[in-house]
Amino acid sequence: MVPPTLVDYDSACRHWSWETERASLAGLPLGRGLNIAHEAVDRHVTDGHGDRLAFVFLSRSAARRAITYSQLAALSNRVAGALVRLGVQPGDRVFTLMDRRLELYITALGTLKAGATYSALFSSFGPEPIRARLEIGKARVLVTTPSLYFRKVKSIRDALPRLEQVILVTDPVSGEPHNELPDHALSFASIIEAAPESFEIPPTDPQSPALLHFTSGTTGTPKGALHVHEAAVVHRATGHLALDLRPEDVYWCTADPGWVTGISYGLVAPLIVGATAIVDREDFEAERWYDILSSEAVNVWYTAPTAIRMLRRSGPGPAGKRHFPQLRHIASVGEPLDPESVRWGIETFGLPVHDTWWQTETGGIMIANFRATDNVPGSMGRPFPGIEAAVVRRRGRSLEIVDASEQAGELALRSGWPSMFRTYVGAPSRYRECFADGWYLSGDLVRRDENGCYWFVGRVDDAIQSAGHLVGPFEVERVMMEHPAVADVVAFGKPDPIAYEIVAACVVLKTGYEAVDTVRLELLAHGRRRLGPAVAPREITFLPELPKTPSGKTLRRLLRHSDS
Ligand code: 6R9
Repeated sequence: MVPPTLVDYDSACRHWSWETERASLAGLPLGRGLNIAHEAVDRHVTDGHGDRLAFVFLSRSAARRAITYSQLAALSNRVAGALVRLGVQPGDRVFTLMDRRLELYITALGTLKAGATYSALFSSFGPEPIRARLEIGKARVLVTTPSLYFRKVKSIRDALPRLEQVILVTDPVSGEPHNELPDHALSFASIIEAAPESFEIPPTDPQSPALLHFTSGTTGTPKGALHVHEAAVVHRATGHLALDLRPEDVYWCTADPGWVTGISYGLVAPLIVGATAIVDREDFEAERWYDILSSEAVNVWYTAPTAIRMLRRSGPGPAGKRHFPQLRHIASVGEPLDPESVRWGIETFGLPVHDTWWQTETGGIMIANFRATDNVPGSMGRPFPGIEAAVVRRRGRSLEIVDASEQAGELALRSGWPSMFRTYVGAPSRYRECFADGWYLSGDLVRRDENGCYWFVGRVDDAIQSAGHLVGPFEVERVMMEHPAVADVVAFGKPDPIAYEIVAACVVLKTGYEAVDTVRLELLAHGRRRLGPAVAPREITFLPELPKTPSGKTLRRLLRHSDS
């Protein structure tokens, strides 16, 4: 058995130094600073590992395509050279709008090499979210495909005067000819063909902007969290120690690059470690996913609770037909991971699913269940070494640290870790509101047990206030998920004239269960039994599926104000 990368958690915490971690990155030659793309790609080529695979791209319509670190270096150099020729300068922002394909990844790396800032737009966004993000982010260049351009960008182009260049990736399969590009767009293939294979990364200040990630937020305009090149320190350390990644590993992060996980852990972390990252272009499909895990011999798999619940819903059949001898570590992020899903990992793969917690703003994993420590089902785990966490309550402009074993409070992190966001672009006051007394306030409500494990209770703003009790929706969901009829559930506070809010739940039933009153009564009884009357849902509505944000988070607010 391959031993865990982090053997002694307590000792790692005691001896942790971000300075030492910084020193394990190569840095640009001749002390010219620190650039994420150099750490992720060029460094491995210089170290003699250019022939290792950096990416394996899978898709139904094209053959499996493997890209070595040398090839990736050359391709990203071409993109960097092409961008510089177009006049892109440090501080400019280059966006992509496309699905999970090679061109997205080389644009990201090429942009970083050119010293500009990269931002990925989720390809399923409609025109309005795209417009809002390009505007807030002051995009200068957008790289997309002809079909996405016509469907989603053309109609908003006039509203984006700062957008100087649109570069189109023409699909060799659909074969759109280069000379028919619309609206002065440039051809991606032509401009990178014309650029040289070598590129010298300009001196890069570790504190200069690198990545811009938008976070959805259930209210207000999207927030663009800006990260700097130094974030690479956290990407490397967490990739290695929280995800247990090693250079010889095949690794699959199922998140789309349109979300922070798909960039931090789908691109940056695995490449900095020097592993091989799988990228599947297709949407979720249970059989296909089990196939990839098995046939690509994935060692480390980073996914999301929603995906796990979808796999669970498809039953044990598809997994049972396959073998996964190479799989060593499974982790998830993005939403609460229910204990049933942790156990599903053991039943299906012989491995528990390890929950990890972080946010767009934190840039990297902050709390995790580590391979070497006890995996506590239902808990998010313990702070990553070097991260100081606390449970607090806001008191005006200052904070009170609460006794977290007694009561829930807001999760706060002592500010100063390398991948901390540096601002919300165009919204500095929103940024300042996230900090008090030297702590970053996460907006998540948590509890901490006597072993130092953190337990998710809910979003600060999602907490249900019912008859004077503060009820965490996740605590309710976790218990409802235990019932064999429940495939997915969301609990939320429904406005109530007497109790202020009552606990309500929407349930998606497993195949084989009917949305009838007997099942409803049984679920209500289960809730009362397991949670007690103050916490149990009083109302249950059946839905075919839950409304989710495109990144997979349940839209509680939408349910709260619906009449269902
Ligand atoms: C990486 C990512 C952040 C929010 C976060 C919290 C929720 C993330 C979680 C979790 C419960 C976990 N969240 N991990 N909730 N357990 N292990 O998802 O970033 O899109 O910014 O979302 O997601 O509410 O505050 P982002």
